[in-house]
Amino acid sequence: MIALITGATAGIGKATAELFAKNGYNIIITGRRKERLEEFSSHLKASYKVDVLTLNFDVRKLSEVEAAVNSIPADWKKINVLVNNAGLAVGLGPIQEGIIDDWERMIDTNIKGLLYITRTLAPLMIQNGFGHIVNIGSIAGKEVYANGNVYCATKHAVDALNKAMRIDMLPHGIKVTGIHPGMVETEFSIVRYKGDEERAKNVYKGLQPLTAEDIADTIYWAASRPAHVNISDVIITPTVQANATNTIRK
Ligand code: NDP
Ligand code: 8X3
Repeated sequence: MIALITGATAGIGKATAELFAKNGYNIIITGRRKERLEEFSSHLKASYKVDVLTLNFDVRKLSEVEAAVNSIPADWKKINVLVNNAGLAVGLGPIQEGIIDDWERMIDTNIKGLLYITRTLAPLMIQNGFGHIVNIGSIAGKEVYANGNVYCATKHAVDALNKAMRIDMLPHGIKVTGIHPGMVETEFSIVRYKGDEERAKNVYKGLQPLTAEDIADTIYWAASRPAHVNISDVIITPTVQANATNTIRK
């Protein structure tokens, strides 16, 4: 069995690759940080005796996505599970003060990157006659919150694409699942606040957030249901979070 996980150099993607490897999958890991990919690949091979392929590219660049997918050796092309995870939030502020470059980074990564990956890999799955696409959305794709405007819009787009893919993949027997996490403590907030680790830490102050491993568990659970079962959509939050705006803090 083979799983390809985008954005596996940190957070949810990394924990997901680890869990699939632990369960005997051979793993294709992707990301822009080459050194992290190589270190993680050595760790997975040594810990779980699985094969690992690293693909170092930026999901925003169609030519890089195509070159990476074209470089996948034939015996790695039987991909069972694709986890469309690479994504980010950049900045948090009112629309009228929006930084265009931040908007473009989010739109290009979360929507266009996910589309480029899907466009290049879905035909392979169709050709193989099997596959499962897991799209990582967010609670921000189900609701909007103050100052979240463009990030929320990108994740609403992921939610729409998840539903649309399920229809398009139906005749081909390919499963499509959306996983929509609430607060997960990863590098997400450090990226959102452009390296301000103090501000990032405050996001989770006084509450117990989800861990990347919690989301990995959910992804693996969805991917390991029997052949006739498809998990369409999962919203997962910490117990202290009711929705995008209501949380209890100590
Ligand atoms: P992290 O910042 O910890 O990890 C993000 C991953 O995405 C990294 O491996 C990064 O790799 C990769 N990535 C980002 N941009 C690109 C790019 N242009 N090309 C290739 N890879 C890229 O964040 P999370 O693990 O938390 O986020 C994973 C997903 O989960 C995202 O889609 C996020 O929106 C979503 N999510 C996160 C939540 C949270 O609270 N943490 C909640 C809901 C959803 P590299 O930098 O090496 O390229
Ligand atoms: C990440 C969760 O609430 O910061 O998608 O948007 S949130």
